[in-house]
Amino acid sequence: MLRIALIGCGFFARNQMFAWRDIEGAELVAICDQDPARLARAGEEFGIARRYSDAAALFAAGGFDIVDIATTVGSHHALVAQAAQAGVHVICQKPFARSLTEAREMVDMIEKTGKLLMVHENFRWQSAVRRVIDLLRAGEIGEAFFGRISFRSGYDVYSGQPYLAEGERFIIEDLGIHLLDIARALFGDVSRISATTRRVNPAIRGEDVATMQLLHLGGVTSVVDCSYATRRQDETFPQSLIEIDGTLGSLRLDAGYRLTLSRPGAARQEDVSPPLLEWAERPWHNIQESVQLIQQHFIDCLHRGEAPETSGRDNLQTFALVEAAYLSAREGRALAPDSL
Ligand code: NAD
Ligand code: 89V
Repeated sequence: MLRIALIGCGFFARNQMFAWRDIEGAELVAICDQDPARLARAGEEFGIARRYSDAAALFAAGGFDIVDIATTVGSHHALVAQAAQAGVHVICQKPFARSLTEAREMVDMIEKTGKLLMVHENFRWQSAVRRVIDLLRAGEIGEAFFGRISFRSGYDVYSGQPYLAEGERFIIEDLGIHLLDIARALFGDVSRISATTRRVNPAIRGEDVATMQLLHLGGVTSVVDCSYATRRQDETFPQSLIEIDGTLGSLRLDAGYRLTLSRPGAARQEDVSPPLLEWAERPWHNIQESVQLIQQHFIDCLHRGEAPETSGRDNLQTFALVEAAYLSAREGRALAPDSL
């Protein structure tokens, strides 16, 4: 049995706790939050007796194999450093770090211990997105030459996650990061990125609209666009819509989880709606399912002795795209993420 300790019992961690409850061979044995009310609430709901208000005390007590860090980004570096000291496997929420320098240090710290480090970058694990990845990788549309990953919504994300309205950076760091990771999962690493950003909602501090153009090493051009300022009749939150054109056909993941594979003279449609897990609720259920799938993936990787898809080292590439996108938007030029 793999024993898990979770740090950060906030808005999103509840999903992670439900997912651990349902994963065979894994057990959530301890939780930690500096907010006593949140700690008590999570402890009661999930029946966890070992509760800590201080991460140092949790690490000192030990008795777990994996630490699952579900705090916001400001604490990630310090907590990963403590995990390295304790010699445990690590899962850390996105955004992984406050800067690329910090992210590289975190990867190095854990690699030195020989333990696994995975960034909880779950969007590529959404079953609808996964189906697109699988069809593309199976060669169903030949060689891709264009892609678009699009997330445009007017959903009020600020009520559940007030910190999203407060940071200097918002949509690329919080949401664009997931879409950039999907673009990498589909088309590989990126040699050049350019971006524009804009703040439409005057009540928030950071940007709530971003449009990015990527040139992938394999030659695909992709557009990654996101907005939390899009008002329309049919709200699609939190669906990532995908278009891919290939030499033999095209793939479209449209609103309502409708997937179309088109080839000359033939089109095949699939309903790729995610299952509604027993603890999940609409419209978050596609994200909630992906939490269960990525955590299961981590456990599978541990058993197989393999690096997870979104290992810390892999995630440096996604993180570099975030940094490059902000710099590109600020300076009005295209950038090679490798140059950062
Ligand atoms: P939150 O503010 O609701 O919860 C964070 C919790 O961590 C709080 O209860 C806080 O008291 C606690 N905390 C902070 N620093 C701590 C420390 N050093 N020791 C102990 N406890 C500490 O935030 P949230 O909305 O749950 O987001 C948490 C993380 O999850 C963020 O990085 C966010 O980007 C990410 N997130 C990911 C997804 C996804 O789909 N992958 C979705 C939403 C949020
Ligand atoms: O997935 C996330 O990181 C969330 C949200 C979907 C609101 O952007 O913060």
